[in-house]
Amino acid sequence: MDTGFTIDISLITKENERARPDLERDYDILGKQLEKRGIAIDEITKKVQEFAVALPSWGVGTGGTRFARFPGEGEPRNVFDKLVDCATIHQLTRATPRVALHIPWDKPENPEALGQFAESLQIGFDAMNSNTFQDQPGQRLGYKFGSLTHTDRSVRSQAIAHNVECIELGKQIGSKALSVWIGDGGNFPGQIDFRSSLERYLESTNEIYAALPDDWQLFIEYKLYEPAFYSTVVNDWGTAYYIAEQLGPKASVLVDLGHHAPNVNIEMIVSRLLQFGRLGGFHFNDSKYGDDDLDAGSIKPFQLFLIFCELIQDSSRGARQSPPPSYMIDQSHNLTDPIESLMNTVEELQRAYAQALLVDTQSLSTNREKNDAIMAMKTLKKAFVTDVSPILGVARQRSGAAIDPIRVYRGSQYRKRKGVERPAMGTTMTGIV
Ligand SMILES: [Mn+2]
Repeated sequence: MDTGFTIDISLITKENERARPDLERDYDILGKQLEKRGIAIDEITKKVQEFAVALPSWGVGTGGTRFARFPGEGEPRNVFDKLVDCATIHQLTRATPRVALHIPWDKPENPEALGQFAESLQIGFDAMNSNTFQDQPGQRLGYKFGSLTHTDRSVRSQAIAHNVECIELGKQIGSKALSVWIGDGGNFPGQIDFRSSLERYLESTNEIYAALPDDWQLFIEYKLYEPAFYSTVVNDWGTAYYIAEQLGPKASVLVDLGHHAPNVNIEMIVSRLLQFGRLGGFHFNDSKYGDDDLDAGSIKPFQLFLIFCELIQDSSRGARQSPPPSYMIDQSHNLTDPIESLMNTVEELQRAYAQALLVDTQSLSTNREKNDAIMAMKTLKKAFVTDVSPILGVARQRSGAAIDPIRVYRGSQYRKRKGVERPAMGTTMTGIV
């Protein structure tokens, strides 16, 4: 399998040499400022270098809305093209070593060949994502009225078998997790029996759980509404937590930032799930009104920062009982070049993480004890308003990535080259979950 055009390492080196003098000066100044606050800048940089987040295979194609999709130039045509785009993002950021696949959109004819291709690109696989929210060509039974919670046992069986197939595929390519999100629910009062639909969900997921290898995790993803507009079976974190508790230790909750009502305190949900040992992972994105799937940090960077504050606080407690949360991106890019949006997203996640690492936890703790609300808030704000850009740039440079990924990407003409290599097909499947 041919990768086609790839960005030459010499372009990264050349651009980094150009950017280096300014970056080093800014880094020195910030280092001195942080030193006065008792923070060693290199320690923060090292942690940022260790930060990794999984890319969604479905995020490198151009997404659409309910109304239209405007295809982009050189879009990936299949799972191999998607991996090449993801590897390019990893080459320029050195922070995205794994890709989450979506079945059947990415279903490989030959899993072994796919695994080898990924290995040649030096990327691995993250969670498998099943799809029982739409019907596939040739599918025997339809999911119009539900999948894992359908009233008809034969539809449920078909949905269960699909999830087990995702596990089997994942085993062949080195995945260690299955993310399950269903669109099951109703649009009308009376349509769905709340209680029995959840009972059916538990019965179905128990069968999936039984097929899960010991070293795998099952992520239960909840969502408030859409496609169901009146009631959704797995609608909130409490329901997802209950499900995880019922299933067993390999099950945990996946928090997709866009799957809440506006203004919900997501950082508090994160804290609760961490406390209960059931935070499986994230689907990072951002939103203004609903499940907008906008780029993380583009609308509510302070919320993102507060989420990372909870994660850092939890990791400093030590003695973790459950595996650390998986970081994944789940976005749909319908206006921007998806590669640029994803690289920008990675940087915004690293930014929120770096800012959260700067929080003076001693001062925060003292202010909490004294009930000094204003100073507690200012302690957080002091970290949040610090411009950590030099840290992010130096972290990338030290990891062998591009100091300015988007600049190198644009300079490489990658998209234009792919436009020639990948003639438009008009049927690229992308989606939002
Ligand atoms: Mn999601």
